[in-house]
Amino acid sequence: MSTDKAAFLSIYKQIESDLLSDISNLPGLSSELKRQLIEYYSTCLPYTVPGGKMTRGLTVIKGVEVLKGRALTEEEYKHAAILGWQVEWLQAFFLVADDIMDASITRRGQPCWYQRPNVTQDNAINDALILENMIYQTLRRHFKSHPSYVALLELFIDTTFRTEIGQHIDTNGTPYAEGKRAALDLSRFTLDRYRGCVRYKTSYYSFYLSCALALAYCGYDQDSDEGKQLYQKAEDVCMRLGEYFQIQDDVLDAYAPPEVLGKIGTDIEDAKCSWLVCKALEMVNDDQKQILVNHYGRHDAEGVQKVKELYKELKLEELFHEYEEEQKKKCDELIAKIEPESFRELFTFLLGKIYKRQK
Ligand code: DMA
Ligand code: MG
Ligand code: MG
Ligand code: MG
Repeated sequence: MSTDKAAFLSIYKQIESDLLSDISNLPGLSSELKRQLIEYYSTCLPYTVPGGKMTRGLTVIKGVEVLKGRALTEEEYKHAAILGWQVEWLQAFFLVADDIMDASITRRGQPCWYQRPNVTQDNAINDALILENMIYQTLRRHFKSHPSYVALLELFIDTTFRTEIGQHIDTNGTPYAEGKRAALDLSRFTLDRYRGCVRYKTSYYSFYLSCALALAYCGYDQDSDEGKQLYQKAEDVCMRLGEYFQIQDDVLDAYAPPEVLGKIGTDIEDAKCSWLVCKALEMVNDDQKQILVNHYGRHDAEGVQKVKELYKELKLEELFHEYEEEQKKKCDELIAKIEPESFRELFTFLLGKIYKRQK
């Protein structure tokens, strides 16, 4: 039940329809203007929100189920699914913006939203902001009188801020832009920077948020002794899962076939502080380093190929496979220590979703 995607998607439909009604009910706009707005956003929402793996959203439902220790009532399921969709909305907001920031081409097997023929980059920036605002419209609609309302709001606000700090570190990894070549500074690509970046840009919103929302919805208070421990354990495991997930993301960026991954890698062109470049820099000799100096961070297919050949020479993919097995073991160990034992199932579910993922 909890991980049934069809049931989850039917809740998406209801949320979307309420949001479109909000637009239709805006005061002081002509019916022609409203028709245009509805036409635009009834394309934008299904294009940007529901097409992913939906793990973040389904995790909230799984979390509430694990914490309740029984099948959910209809109302609890609906609440958990609505919260799950708000994590997916947050993800849509970040991805629409992230694809502009990363100059990406495709996402989820289609052109990125800002690349669509009838969407300008200006539109897409504003759409990202609108997607974010919709979270708060929906939370108010369904949770205003729920005892967890303020805690839920604060989780979204705090997680958004953390992710944006992570995105700052990510895009400022090297103050590089095409035409400002002199600024490429390889010494910034350290694992220390990498860990800070990833914790903030990925782990909080992709893993911790869904678990914390389930805790908050079930009435666990961060300030109570019992609550504090549960949030802390969730955070410990989620930080490890998040780092492992982003390392996979970085490896897939360079190695996965775009038709499987749904997106075309841009990390080398964008001079990202990727796990691969950090590891490479730990291992290179002077000649190999020169390849990175000459070709990393350039929108030039031949140069990108040279960087990928260097990665091959350094056997980074093999190193990743070793890393993956190590992480799986460490995560299992961490999860095995979680009390109450029933709470473990949530993290086993998450680990099962990411171990050896191909997309
Ligand atoms: C993901 O970083 C972080 C956020 C906040 C979207 P990324 O740019 O590596 O993600 P992707 O590879 O999906 O573009
Ligand atoms: Mg990106
Ligand atoms: Mg990015
Ligand atoms: Mg990536």
